[in-house]
Amino acid sequence: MLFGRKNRKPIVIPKKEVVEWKYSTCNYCSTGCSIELGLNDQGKVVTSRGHAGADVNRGKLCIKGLLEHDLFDSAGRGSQPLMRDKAYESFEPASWDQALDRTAEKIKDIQEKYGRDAFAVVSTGQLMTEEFYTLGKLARGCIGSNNYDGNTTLCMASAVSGYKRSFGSDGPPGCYEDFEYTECFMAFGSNLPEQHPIIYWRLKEAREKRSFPMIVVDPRVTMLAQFADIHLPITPGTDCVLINSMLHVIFSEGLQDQSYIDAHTNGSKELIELVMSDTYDPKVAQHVCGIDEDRIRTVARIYARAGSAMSIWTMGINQSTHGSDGVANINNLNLVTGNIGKPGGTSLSITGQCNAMGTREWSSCSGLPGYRYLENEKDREYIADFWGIDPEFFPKKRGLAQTDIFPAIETGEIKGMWLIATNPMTSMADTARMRKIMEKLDFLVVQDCYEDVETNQFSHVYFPAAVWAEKEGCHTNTERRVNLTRTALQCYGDSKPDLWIFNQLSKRFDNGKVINFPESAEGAFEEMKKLSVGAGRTLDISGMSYDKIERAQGIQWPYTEADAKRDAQLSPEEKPKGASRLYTDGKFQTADGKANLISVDFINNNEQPCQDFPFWLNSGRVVEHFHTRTRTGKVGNCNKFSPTPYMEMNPDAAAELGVVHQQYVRLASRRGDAVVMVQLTHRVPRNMVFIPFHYHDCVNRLTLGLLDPYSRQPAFKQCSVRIEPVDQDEAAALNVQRRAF
Ligand SMILES: Nc1nc2c(c(=O)[nH]1)N[C@H]1C(S)=C(S)[C@@H](COP(=O)(O)OP(=O)(O)OC[C@H]3O[C@@H](n4cnc5c(=O)[nH]c(N)nc54)[C@H](O)[C@@H]3O)O[C@H]1N2
Ligand SMILES: Nc1nc2c(c(=O)[nH]1)N[C@H]1C(S)=C(S)[C@@H](COP(=O)(O)OP(=O)(O)OC[C@H]3O[C@@H](n4cnc5c(=O)[nH]c(N)nc54)[C@H](O)[C@@H]3O)O[C@H]1N2
Ligand code: SF4
Ligand SMILES: [Mo]
Repeated sequence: MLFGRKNRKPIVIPKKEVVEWKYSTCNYCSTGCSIELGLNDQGKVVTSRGHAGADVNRGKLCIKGLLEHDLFDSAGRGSQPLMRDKAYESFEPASWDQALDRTAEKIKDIQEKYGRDAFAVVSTGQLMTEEFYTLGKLARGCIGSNNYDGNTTLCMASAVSGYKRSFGSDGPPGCYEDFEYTECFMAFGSNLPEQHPIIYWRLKEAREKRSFPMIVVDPRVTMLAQFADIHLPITPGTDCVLINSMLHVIFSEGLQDQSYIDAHTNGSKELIELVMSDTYDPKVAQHVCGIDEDRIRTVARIYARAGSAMSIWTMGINQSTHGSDGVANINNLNLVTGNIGKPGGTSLSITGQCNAMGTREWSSCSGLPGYRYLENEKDREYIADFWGIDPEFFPKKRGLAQTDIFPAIETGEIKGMWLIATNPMTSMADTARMRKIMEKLDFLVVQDCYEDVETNQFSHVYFPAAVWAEKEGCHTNTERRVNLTRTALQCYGDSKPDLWIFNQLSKRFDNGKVINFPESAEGAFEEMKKLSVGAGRTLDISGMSYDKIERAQGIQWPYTEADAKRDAQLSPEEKPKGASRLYTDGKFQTADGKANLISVDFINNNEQPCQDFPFWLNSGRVVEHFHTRTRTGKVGNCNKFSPTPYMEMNPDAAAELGVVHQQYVRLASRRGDAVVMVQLTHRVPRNMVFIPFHYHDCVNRLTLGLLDPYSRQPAFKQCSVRIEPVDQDEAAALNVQRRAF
């Protein structure tokens, strides 16, 4: 193909020579785009394209998905297991048997000496669902540690907790199709165009067809805020105050949906009592949440009067000391206005990692598979019986959350840990504290596709894992859609699919000889289907199969055997279809079937800007990078857009301090310091700086990460810092070092 002027250095795009396309689902964010990977005649994946028939993305991909095929042989991939006696010593290559034997031996040693819970397992939202289910069997059924959780505590824990408190169960009730019906769209702490570009594209398309108001609550003028009709630049951490004040207006003006409240909710009396108090009168509340009285009233009226209204939220709500309360309060707003389970009326948590949902559903991290609870005797007995083990092997209560596991290492309760697909040395708050915690472990296993991942500096055993399309399995996206990845190519070097690693390790434990561990992902999926059936269970996948999922480019759960029977009549062009929405009949997963309205009072417990540390430190993401850059940092066409750790700073604040554009500065908090380059922008207010969290030894050296009392999720978005000058040459040299991959 030729572009440019003829005869004058035309740009030539080489032909990819694709001979086969393999079906897959993007492994970055939770949008759940269907991807086709193009293979050449050598079996090498040379390109990716969006699947034109997929409901989710309809042929589109964002920059990360378009370049995802560059991952397979990118720098730093682990090609063989590694072992060493002490962290920092040099690693020695090992065989899989040696590395697995050493790991099983060490786990047993630690458990014999200090008890079963002294060995922790911390996983992720980025494996296949079948791998999550298998890891759950291994961790809960064979290793038997109750200190088993995932990085999803940094991400979705508040949404899970809020959904459970309001509706009696986890599971986002809405879907992307709701954009087509809604008459009012409100987003809390979510920057769709950068973090979920294809969901944003669906929203934009809906707004192009039919106009409806868009309200964005975010202290930053994000890309989504720029497109909004109304932007509410909220004071950090005070969303609960804004929502209570909106509820104050709704009840004062009789705008609530009384018949929905009466028929489908409990707790309205207490809620009304709280929100009608003077504290939440917009006249008073405006001084706490920073949104003026008139705006609060306007927004409350628009929302409540709309025929259908929907709210979405992401990390601006979840990553807060009021994360779970914030979610419950968004649910309150939607219940009070009758906006649950109807087209365009919903409370939709936009999830984060590609398979954050899969881990919630099947990993057993917070309980037992298929949204079952350790606290429920029947659930324990059912799963023990299904796996063929003694129910007494299970604890009767959930153990520590991921964010409590690290402090338990600090205090010496936990001696060993296995990290699977997570990089806490970059992603956890307070890096200096994390370093000490890692150093204290007697035994650490790191299982990652990349051996140069920072946390691996502290490990004793390294398991090289395959990346997503080197294996097979499912992801569940934000709208409960289960989608498939087919194996596109062989594993890199001697790396192995996570499923294989879990299966091999299970053979080294007594219960592993009793419990069945299917060798294939599809075998595990068939087992999960059996566990998903049951009267009144929302998470029912029993009607699905790999072939059907691929044919439909993803199916939303619940999708029952009865649905499958119905769809057996479809012509080959028609797609099997699951449930678009939950709770359409107003029946919730609580004892009496009614949703709970939860009164959420506000206590201001964040670290606030003060004389010594005068700026709010906010952190988040940019479109071209994913998380700790283990992947996008290696993809040149992603990394080139922002290879350098930087912060957004308001030009007026910069002028006051004599700071100029692209200068390096040192930031200091009560925990530590970090050097970044300054990008002047009016995106942030005068008293705030924003740093993308993708860089190692950067923003999380500064963060505090106070925990939410219900979800144990850290408040990554709120703490305070000061800005200091730094030697420009030294800073530049440091940056070159940090950039080098
Ligand atoms: N490109 C890219 N996309 C991704 C990811 C990635 O790393 N890169 N990660 C994925 C994952 S795991 C996740 S969890 C999602 C995260 O997706 P988002 O939550 O959309 O992304 P963030 O940038 O972390 O935070 C969103 C916004 O919260 C705002 N915020 C901060 N404090 C407050 C507050 O007190 N109230 C309100 N209302 N807002 C506040 C911030 O200013 C920020 O703009 O993105 C997913 N998609
Ligand atoms: N300051 C601040 N900190 C934050 C946030 C923030 O907004 N601000 N956001 C938080 C959020 S929402 C999240 S989700 C976390 C993310 O934090 P992490 O999960 O620690 O970050 P990732 O870089 O995604 O780490 C995942 C690792 O898994 C590896 N991996 C990918 N696929 C596979 C696989 O198939 N198998 C195996 N074994 N490994 C694989 C990757 O190479 C990578 O090293 O960060 C949190 N930290
Ligand atoms: S929007 Fe998310 S799922 Fe879709 S291509 Fe981009 S990163 Fe992948
Ligand atoms: Mo996340």
